[in-house]
Amino acid sequence: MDARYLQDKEELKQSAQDVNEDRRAFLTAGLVGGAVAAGTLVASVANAQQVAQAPALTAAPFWPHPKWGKDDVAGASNWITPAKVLDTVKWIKDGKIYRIGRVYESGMPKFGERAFTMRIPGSPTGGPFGANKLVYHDEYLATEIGQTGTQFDGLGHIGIQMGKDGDKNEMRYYNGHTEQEIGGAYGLAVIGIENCKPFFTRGHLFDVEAVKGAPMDAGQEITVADLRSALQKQNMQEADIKEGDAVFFNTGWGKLWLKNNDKFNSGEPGIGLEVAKWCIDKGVCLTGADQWATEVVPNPNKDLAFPVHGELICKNGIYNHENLDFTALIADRKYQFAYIFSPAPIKGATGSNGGPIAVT
Ligand code: UVW
Repeated sequence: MDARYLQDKEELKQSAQDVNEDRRAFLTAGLVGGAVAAGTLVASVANAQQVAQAPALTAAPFWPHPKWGKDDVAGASNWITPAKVLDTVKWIKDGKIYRIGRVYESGMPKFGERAFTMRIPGSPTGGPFGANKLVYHDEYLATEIGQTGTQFDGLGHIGIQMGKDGDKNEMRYYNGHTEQEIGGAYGLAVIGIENCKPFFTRGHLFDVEAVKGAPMDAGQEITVADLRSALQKQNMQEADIKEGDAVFFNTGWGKLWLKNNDKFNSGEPGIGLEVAKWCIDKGVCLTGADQWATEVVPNPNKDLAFPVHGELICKNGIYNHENLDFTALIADRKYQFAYIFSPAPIKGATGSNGGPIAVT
């Protein structure tokens, strides 16, 4: 089995139980005290004491979304307006297109027991047809289509169990939607990826690997200070990051792709709650990275599992693009570009595969 940062399923189960027990204890101890503002992080979790309080992040309602309102199902893709597109176009200078997605193939590293199996029946699949003797191929693909390879996490991908474990009325997703409302064997009923608007926005790439001088290690957290060092090194201004822009992090972990899948799957460097808060404060529409979750795994606070996913996607409607490849952009020292991606509008899907591009 392809376990990611924990050794096996038992350990994963135990960890989830521990987190849940902590959360229950925290809630019943009444320590929350309204400290969590709707849709926001409590505070930077840069120091140990704050990290120890992190389970409180899931304790208070985070809906309705303060900007997009209670009926919204599109989240931060709402930032992509005609004005944003026209502003982004100004960044297209030499007309070069960079593919920043990976090729999909069965041997790519996958989370847990996800699959990617393609078959082309026959050979060719059909024909010859007509006097012109036309033959054709088509493919059958069995996969978690929005959650393998280069994957775009939609709003229905991540939820937070509030209240009692297993209570689907208290399993909350973006804008407070419950598992009871959205769950369905044939696709999500409410916040499927078809509600996400296409992206055409300004992208900023932080080459943190270059800041560190080497590929980062699993469990190594990217800090806001690292981002500021990258900005300086890349001759970019923090003030240039506008609401509705997309931010990307290069850690060097992507170098393991297809070279050492076991190590790639074993954990990863990435952003933590401090940078998540910075992203929320900036009002970005999307985060992305050259690894499989954008966030650091394991989290420095061992009690937390994917907390950045919870804060960005679930609470704030900020999308996440994983397993990207910035090699060509970095080789050309292109750190700012038009990020263009239209998620496949598969009704009720949790995310999307596809071919994102950066245009400079
Ligand atoms: C999970 O599904 C938990 O993570 P990811 O979005 O990285 O696939």
